[in-house]
Amino acid sequence: MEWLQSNQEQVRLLGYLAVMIGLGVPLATLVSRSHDSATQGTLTRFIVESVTGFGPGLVTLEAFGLGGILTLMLLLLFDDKKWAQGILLWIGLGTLTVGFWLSGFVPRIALQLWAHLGHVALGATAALLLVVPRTVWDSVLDLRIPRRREFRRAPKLIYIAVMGSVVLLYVEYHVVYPPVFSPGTIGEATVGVRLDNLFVDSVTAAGFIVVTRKFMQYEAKKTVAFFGKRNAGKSVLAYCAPTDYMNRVARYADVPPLEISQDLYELLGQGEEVLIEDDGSGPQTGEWFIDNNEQNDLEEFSWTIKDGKLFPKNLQIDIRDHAGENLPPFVKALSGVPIDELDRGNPEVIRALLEQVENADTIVLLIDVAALRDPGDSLDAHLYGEIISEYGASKEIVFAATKADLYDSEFRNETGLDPYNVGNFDRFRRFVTRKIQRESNVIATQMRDVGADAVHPVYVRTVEDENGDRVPVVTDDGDLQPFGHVELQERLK
Ligand SMILES: Nc1nc2c(ncn2[C@@H]2O[C@H](COP(=O)(O)OP(=O)(O)OP(=O)(O)O)[C@@H](O)[C@H]2O)c(=O)[nH]1
Ligand SMILES: [Mg+2]
Repeated sequence: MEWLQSNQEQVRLLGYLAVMIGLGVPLATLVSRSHDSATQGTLTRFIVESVTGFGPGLVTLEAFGLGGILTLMLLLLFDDKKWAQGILLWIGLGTLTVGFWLSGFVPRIALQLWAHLGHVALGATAALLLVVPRTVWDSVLDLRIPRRREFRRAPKLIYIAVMGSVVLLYVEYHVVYPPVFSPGTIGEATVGVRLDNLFVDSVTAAGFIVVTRKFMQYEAKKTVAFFGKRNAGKSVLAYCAPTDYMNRVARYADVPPLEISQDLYELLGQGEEVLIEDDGSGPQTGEWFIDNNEQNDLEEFSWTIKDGKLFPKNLQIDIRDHAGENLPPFVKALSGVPIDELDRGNPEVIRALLEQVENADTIVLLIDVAALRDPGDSLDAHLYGEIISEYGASKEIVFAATKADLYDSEFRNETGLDPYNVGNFDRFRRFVTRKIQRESNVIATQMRDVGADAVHPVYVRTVEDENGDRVPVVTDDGDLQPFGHVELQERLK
């Protein structure tokens, strides 16, 4: 299972490859069988002639389509997110050709290709104009490589073309209908189904359509519900996750500009205003600039990250930041207490959180290391029991430790390593996991229940000030220094 999860993309690649190769030959026979029926017949010709105004014939349109689709497939090879699909489609075309050759079938367009080269070129030009965005043209003229190449319309058009042709070919062969579309040959008006090859053809047609449809998608969405008690560090986490991602990933990798929700913009703006003013001499420290949420607050934070290497998508992460005091009443509501009978919490917020957790793909449960280490404070981890018993089986549950920087000196003393060095992150994660499991039996049991093997530390670099309080150490630009947030997001994908 573990192996499957970490090699999911490779497995998908093999699956697609199998479909492309496996369906090439049956698709070729479907094409060759329907091909003639489409010529004499009726439905395809009727459609072609009506859309082209009874002018150019079927072969002209085929030439145009061939030029168009080959160009689209070529462009796909240069698309940052779709090149793998592009290669698979070319392999599909290769097996289709082999299939034609095996069955001795020569499509009519191949016989008349020379005569129609002009139409092929026309199709290619149309595809280029439709698909390549202006920004790319500009950068081609500049001889610069654009930062991000997405020919978003190409997979869409390929899908439409593949689906349209496969459906038409399938119908031509398997649906028997009176030749009413063909002038002068009105025969008996029977409609029927042609049964030979029906099963193979249905599987082939459906398989091809489904796989090309999968190829279209650029976007995906992950809803994440996260819970932690008051002061647990939810809002700081919501601030740091996108900033850490921007600094460590987006800056170097070819990823789309983050699409950030309005609420998140405002939160990120707060960070800039407060921290940039900090002139900082010595270890530059800043202040915690995020206030506790008001009980009625419900902030919609969403941003995009890039998910996957072979079949990358723009993944939108979507969370709702809320005040921690809504956690106990939320848990009550989850256990079946009607919302209007709750004595605490904001009903609107609780309703929204119930909806959010129901839609969530992943639930993140926050463990506040400050509360864990303070004998006078409680972790309230028992509240997570209800969430786990409700969703532990159906959703992915991830444990994260906020304020893990409080373990920094212990980690340094025990291992001699610096927890603020990204290279030591795995060691630090194991250290924090072990610490927390030892300190809280409740958490250790809950982790076992959901099969979680780690608590993910999320923290910012801090030092103790003269009063013994932890204050964030900031960069020269005056920004917080987040750790573990990219790794947590990797886990959320
Ligand atoms: N040492 C340390 N302290 C942190 C960290 N993150 C948050 N804190 C402290 O915890 C306080 C509360 O953080 P928030 O993110 O506002 O907590 P919250 O869960 O949003 O709280 P509510 O909005 O009231 O539910 C901050 O003001 C900091 O003092 C961290 O990574 N390290
Ligand atoms: Mg908050």
